[in-house]
Amino acid sequence: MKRLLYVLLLLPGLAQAGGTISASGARFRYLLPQIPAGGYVTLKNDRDHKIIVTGASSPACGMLMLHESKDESGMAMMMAVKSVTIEAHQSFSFAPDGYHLMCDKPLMKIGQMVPVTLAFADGTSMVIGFQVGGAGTQ
Ligand SMILES: [Cu+2]
Repeated sequence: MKRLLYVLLLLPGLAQAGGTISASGARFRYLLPQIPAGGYVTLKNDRDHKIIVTGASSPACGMLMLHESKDESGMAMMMAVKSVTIEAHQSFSFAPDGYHLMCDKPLMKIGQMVPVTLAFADGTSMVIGFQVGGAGTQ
């Protein structure tokens, strides 16, 4: 029953909250259960004010974090960030080389669609269906 509910909630790579935030290209790059999976998605904020993403969660992840990749004098570094701000009428991409979602202890299979809930600073949240891909996922 719970599974059916997920299916009804999830449109492939598309979701809306309040009619004014949309998501596209939502995907995980999954390798193995013991390797964190990167989560990527483009969010479009059509509201007249900025939105602040303050967290993420998913039943398909032991823990899901907001991360930023940085190149510090030739060394690839990753660190957790507390929030990500998307200005009014702007798009923002979580992508392999910058801000991304980091799914620790992934519980997913290639080909699945798994739900991710993004939490916003105003107390609202949004559920997005993420397509699970393999090593070739960009
Ligand atoms: Cu990371």
